[in-house]
Formats: sequence, structure tokens, C-alpha cells
Amino acid sequence: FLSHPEDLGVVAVGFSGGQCKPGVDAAPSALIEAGLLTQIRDELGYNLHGHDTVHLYTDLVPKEDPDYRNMKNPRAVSAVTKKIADQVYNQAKEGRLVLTLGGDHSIAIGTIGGSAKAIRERLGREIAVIWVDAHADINTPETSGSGNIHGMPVSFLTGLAKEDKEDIFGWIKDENRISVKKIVYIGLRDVDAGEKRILRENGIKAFSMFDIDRHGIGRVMEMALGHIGSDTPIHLSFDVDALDPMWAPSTGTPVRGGLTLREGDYICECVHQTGSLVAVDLVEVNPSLAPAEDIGAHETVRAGCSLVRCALGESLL
Ligand code: 5AB
Ligand code: MN
Ligand code: MN
Ligand code: MN
Repeated sequence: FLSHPEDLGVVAVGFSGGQCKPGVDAAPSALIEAGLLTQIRDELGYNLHGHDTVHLYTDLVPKEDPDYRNMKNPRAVSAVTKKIADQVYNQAKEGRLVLTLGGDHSIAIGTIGGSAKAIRERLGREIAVIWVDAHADINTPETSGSGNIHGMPVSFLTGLAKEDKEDIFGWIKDENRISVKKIVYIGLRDVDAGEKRILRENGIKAFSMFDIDRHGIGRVMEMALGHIGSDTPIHLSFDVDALDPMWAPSTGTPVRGGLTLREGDYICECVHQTGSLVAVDLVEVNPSLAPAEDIGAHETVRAGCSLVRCALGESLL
């Protein structure tokens, strides 16, 4: 699905407004300082585009941004994700693979919105999304208990949540949306009651930690990719909190009982191996949340780098 598979568009998103804890905006710099982009260029052989800037989007954040329909920072998240959608679209329309380094998970409204639109225009195809996360991130503004938009991106992307106000996600059009039938979750273990109902009522495919324990990650990936079907462009959105806090403690909403780093890497390797990957997000690394004297942040950044390299093909012999 890529006309230039060796070209990688990079969007570094220093944004944290989809939730309340500062620090997740520093993740792209931390990942880059740890050598991620150098490794991708020198060891994996990609040509990088757009990698020289970490975007902070400060000009897009309004001074006044009162809650709306229970959402916190709605105008800021809307404006920033609209801009990210343009950035990802501009890379994807060139036929490049796109890597987005977040940022909190609200940014997926932009990354998936942008890649869905580009792949529709270039290939007339709908993308599938593999969402790897402890959480389902499919609250509507009304079901959300926290009002944090990083728990809502999937509801806006699927049209389960809609809003007409142009400055509060009214910019999201059908061309940016994905079908509920084309999402697969992996790693779920902390899903709100309202989200469980949404998953059930819409028949959304989800593999929880229970399924991974029962079948093993190998079988789960076979079933997940089987659900998507071969020959479908794939957008992988990886929330680092899918990993157990033992491997990724520095994240805003850690949940015990998660994936090992090796299981996370395996998911990324399997997705790479399909040859259908068109975009990857790595989100929710928060280097300032570091239990145990900074070892936590270092380990979480290292885990994030490993996941991305695996998705880009490092494990191929
Ligand atoms: B993350 C929660 N469901 O809506 C909510 O880290 C948590 O992007 C959302 O997966 C976690 O606030 C969002 C309780
Ligand atoms: Mn999560
Ligand atoms: Mn998430
Ligand atoms: Mn989280």
C-alpha cells in the first residue's frame, strides 16, 4: 500500500492536553534523545521526513477553554488533532509509512483521521486499526467519568460520538472516520462499564489479557489479523500502558497484569510482517512519572523504542 516503503514520515507530537498529568509532551524528545530516529535511519535503513521538529502546538491552545459536554480542554485537543490530521495526511499522501510519537492518546484522533483520509484518496480503501492498550479509549463525552479526551478518541473516530461545533471536533468528516468493524483491540484489562456496553452493542473485536492468557499471543495475533483480513491497510496505535508497569512504569494510567515487553514486540513484529502497515503511533510515554529514581523513565523510553523498531522491521533476519 506504500509507494515509498523505505521512506518514513515522522510526526513528533509534544502534546498532553487530552489528560491532566504534565510530562507526556516530553516523550518525543526523550525517545529521540534515546536514539530512536538514528536507529531507524542507520540500522533499519529508512529515509526520514519531517523528523527535525518536535511540534508543541502552543499557538493552537486557546487561553480560555471551558469544559464542553463534559470534555476537558475540548478546543485545544480539537485544534491540535486537526493539525496532526493534516501533518499525517501530508506524509501519507506521498505514499510513505507514517510514524507518530506522542503525546497522549487523544492525538490518535489526528493520526488515524489523517491516515484514513489519505488511504481513501490514494487507494480508495478503508484502513483497519489495531489498538494496543490496557484501555478501550471508546468513551463518549457522556459515558466518560474523567472528561479526559485521551479516553475518547475511538468514539470520535468511529462516529459513535459526533459534534457539529467546528472548533470542537466538528472538523471530523466521514473521510476521517473508520468503521467499528475494522478495529481490533489487544491487551485490554481496564474497560469502563459504559465502554463495555459500547463494545458489546457494536460487536467490536477485542482481545483482552484474558484472551492472551487463554490462547497465547501467537494465536491471538492470528485471530486479530484474521479479523482484519489480508490485503487491508493497517494503522497500529500502540499505547505503552498496554505493557505491564514492570516494563513501562512511566505512563499516566498504569494497570497491572499487562503484556510483557516481548509480547508487545511480538505484536509489532506480526503487524510488520503483514506488509500492510501504513502508520504507527506510540503514545502515553510520560518520562516525568518515574518511580524508582528515574530507572522507570529510562526503561519506559527503552521499551517504547523497542516497540517502534519492531513495527518497522528490526527483527527480520
Ligand atoms: B489511555 C478511563 N477509561 O476514560 C477514562 O491512556 C481511562 O489513552 C482512559 O488509554 C485512559 O478516563 C486513556 C478511566
Ligand atoms: Mn491506556
Ligand atoms: Mn490509550
Ligand atoms: Mn494511559
